[in-house]
Amino acid sequence: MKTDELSRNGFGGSLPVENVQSLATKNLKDIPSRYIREEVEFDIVSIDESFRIPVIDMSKLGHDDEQQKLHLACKNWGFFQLINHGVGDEVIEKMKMDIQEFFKLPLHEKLACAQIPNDIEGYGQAFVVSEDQKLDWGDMLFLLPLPVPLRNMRLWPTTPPSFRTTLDKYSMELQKVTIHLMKLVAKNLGTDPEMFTSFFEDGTQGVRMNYYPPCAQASRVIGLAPHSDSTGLTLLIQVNEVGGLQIKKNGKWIPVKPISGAFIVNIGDVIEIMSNGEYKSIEHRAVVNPEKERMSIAAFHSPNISTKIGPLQDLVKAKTSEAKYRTIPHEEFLRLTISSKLDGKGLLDQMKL
Ligand SMILES: O=C(O)CCC(=O)C(=O)O
Repeated sequence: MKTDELSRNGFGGSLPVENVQSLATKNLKDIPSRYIREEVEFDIVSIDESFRIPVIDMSKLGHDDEQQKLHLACKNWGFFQLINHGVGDEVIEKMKMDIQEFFKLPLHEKLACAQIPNDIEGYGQAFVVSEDQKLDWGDMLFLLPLPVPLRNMRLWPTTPPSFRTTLDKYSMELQKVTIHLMKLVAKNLGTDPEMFTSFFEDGTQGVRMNYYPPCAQASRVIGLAPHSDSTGLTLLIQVNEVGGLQIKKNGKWIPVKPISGAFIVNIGDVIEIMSNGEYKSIEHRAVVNPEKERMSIAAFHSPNISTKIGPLQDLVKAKTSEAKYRTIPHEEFLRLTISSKLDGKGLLDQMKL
């Protein structure tokens, strides 16, 4: 793929909505009704402490046992925590510090990086596609660090001054971890590791930095609506000590307790589709704390734009089964993603045959 042939414009964007961080500082007695989601109060949240997502030790992934653990984590959970991944603590800590500094800036300074119409990058909200859609209690800064030639530097903060270098390092380190994991995922699936990783080597990486202000009516709003990730593989960290990520398993929401220094990794829709459903991309959401702000950083890794999104033919043949999903050009898949509101696994349903 020649990256200069690519343009990110035209894939669509999000409708502009009020900044939630500044709305939260008004200490309103009543939260505007567009944020109230009555159903959240009735959702079942597991309080079973023993329900933990699997932990995978990357330094042991050369061994059959750990490799099998990875396979089962991808197949049965779609989520795991990755320890001993080789990314230095200092790289992660600096990323956390710089994004906290950015979110602390006055609104007018953050707006220097505001989203522009018909584009998904920048500071704002994502997936707002209609004027009467319910809204999430959170803001985000979304940037696309990879491929490098397509970076839109105008939207990369210059305050704090180290932000750009920090994100650049973070992005490169996470890309390395992703490529390593992809090789192992391919091996476990039974497809050619070189071919599988080649889709992602010059792929797209998006980094979404989420800010969820506290909310006096936290049990009636949602920070990030239930969704599965439309990309290949996501590596997530929680920035401060405030929990909020929940994954859906057997109809219940299970809170995820991050292990310090670990990445929370999840399978996205693209890998579910490529694996013809063997691996699952799991619905997850972020809830809000009544007293404390919460921040997280999700790094999404997708194949390059010339890759067709569909089940891998060798896997379909090897299992003598039929393709369970459509095959469409990546560009079409992206347009579908960006124009849909976050809606559980709705996007995957549109791809199912
Ligand atoms: O804030 C979180 O923990 C979840 C973030 C997330 O799911 C996302 O950005 O897609």
